Amino acid sequence: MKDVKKFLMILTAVLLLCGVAYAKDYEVKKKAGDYNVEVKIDKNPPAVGKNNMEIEIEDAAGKYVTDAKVLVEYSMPAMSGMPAMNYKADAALKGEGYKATMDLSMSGSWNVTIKIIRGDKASKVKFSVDAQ
Ligand SMILES: [Cu+2]
Repeated sequence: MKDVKKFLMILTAVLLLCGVAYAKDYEVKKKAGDYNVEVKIDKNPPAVGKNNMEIEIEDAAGKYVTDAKVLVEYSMPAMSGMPAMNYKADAALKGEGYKATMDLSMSGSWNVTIKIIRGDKASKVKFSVDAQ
């Protein structure tokens, strides 16, 4: 009987840990020129409304880039009864990464472009998210 209780306790702990793992941020990892870019979105899957993003940029040597101007552009092409929607958000440096908020006004597929401007060089990362 004691063993059953113990087993159930362990099982519960494992399930809780799995739950935490599934509730992880939505992550995108991509290269932009020499940069390795990691984007984390606090809603997984991304959702209608405010989605907080954290963007980490590493240079070819693996050092965090903290002197870039970072912009987030997100758009949805026109669909029946809806003109194309284009939005822009500035990302602000906080610690080693940049933070921005994407306010998605409707569900469906959004194209996201992260622009990294450093000196006279601009690099881009593109991906799309399916807002729920
Ligand atoms: Cu739409």
